[in-house]
Amino acid sequence: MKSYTANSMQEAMVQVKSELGRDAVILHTRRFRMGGFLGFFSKEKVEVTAAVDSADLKKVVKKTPALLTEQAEDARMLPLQAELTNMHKMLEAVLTKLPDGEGQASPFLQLLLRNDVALPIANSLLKEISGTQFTAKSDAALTRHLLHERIAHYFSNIEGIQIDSASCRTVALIGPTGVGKTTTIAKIAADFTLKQGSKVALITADTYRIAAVEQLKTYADIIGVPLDIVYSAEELKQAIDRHQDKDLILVDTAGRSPGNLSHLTELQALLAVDPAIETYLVLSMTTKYQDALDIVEKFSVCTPQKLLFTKADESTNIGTLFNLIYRFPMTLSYIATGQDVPDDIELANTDKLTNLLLKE
Ligand SMILES: Nc1nc2c(ncn2[C@@H]2O[C@H](COP(=O)(O)OP(=O)(O)OP(=O)(O)O)[C@@H](O)[C@H]2O)c(=O)[nH]1
Ligand SMILES: [Mg+2]
Repeated sequence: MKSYTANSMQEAMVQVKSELGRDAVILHTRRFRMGGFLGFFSKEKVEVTAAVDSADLKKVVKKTPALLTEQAEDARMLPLQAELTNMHKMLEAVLTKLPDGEGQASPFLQLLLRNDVALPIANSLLKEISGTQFTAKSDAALTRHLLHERIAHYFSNIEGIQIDSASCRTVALIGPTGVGKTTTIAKIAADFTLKQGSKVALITADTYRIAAVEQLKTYADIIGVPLDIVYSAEELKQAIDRHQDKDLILVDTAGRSPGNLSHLTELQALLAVDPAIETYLVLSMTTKYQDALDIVEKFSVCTPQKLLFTKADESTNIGTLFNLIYRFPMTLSYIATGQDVPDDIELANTDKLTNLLLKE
């Protein structure tokens, strides 16, 4: 057994190798500071204690796996070894979080993660199907079937705008800026007017930008429906009362940032003027899950009843949508699939959404 002191691990290893040969076993390494004055200007040194391999030593080494043996022969391997140990720990951490029956479930975990389902939600979903029917021996087809059923269950709460001949339905779209509220209002107005022959009126409370009013006015003129512009909650109430002869009143609102509490409180006060207003929170499919969570939480002061997703054409990953529905079991309504008015909108469909979430 012999100790070597050098300026670097690499240097020490060269000494060990040249004196004791390639079969030397590293028993101990340490770094220490040497020389200097009152603790200043000292140099870092490395001390390596090694021994020539013997039957006895091998036993000792076997009992102490922390000691690096062969890999340590080359100092360049040390960082790599540390990295590997790290990766091993991370992998272990992930594996321990896997639900029962991971033999079949892990490829599905990968699939869900690839489709943007958050890890805790994917795990929890797989746990839900790890009950009586699901075992590690079950085949992939059965797992997929059970998973499909489970996801479909979460995507089953779907309802569009319901109108009836006896009363007037009022729907307001709220949400962050630029998600497509105004465009979606035009699509819905066109659908109810032109396809279903319903009587529709539009109201915009978005007087924040001049262009916003002009945008909706253009659509209103093309579709042939009236548009009222309101500057206050009282004016909104009056406009709603005036249009009670219609089947549907669609209210457009200014896009608001979830970070601006006073704007959200203003929006809340505006919609509180008539409890009959049904509020839809509009979100873009391109929004990251964490941001979408923040939006849902902050806009909850306006108590939206339904979610409406836009820009499905720009992101086919519906993980965010699923994560939200899983966390907040809200009713889904429409999915907007492009910029074209009136065609690019459809009622959310359980099967379509489920298949998208399980797409390879
Ligand atoms: N690709 C795509 N673009 C969309 C969709 N819906 C709306 N847009 C586009 O998104 C942009 C913003 O749409 P708007 O309808 O003005 O959005 P908004 O939410 O009313 O915006 P603010 O009133 O400013 O908050 C426009 O360029 C639309 O054409 C959609 O489903 N897919
Ligand atoms: Mg708008």
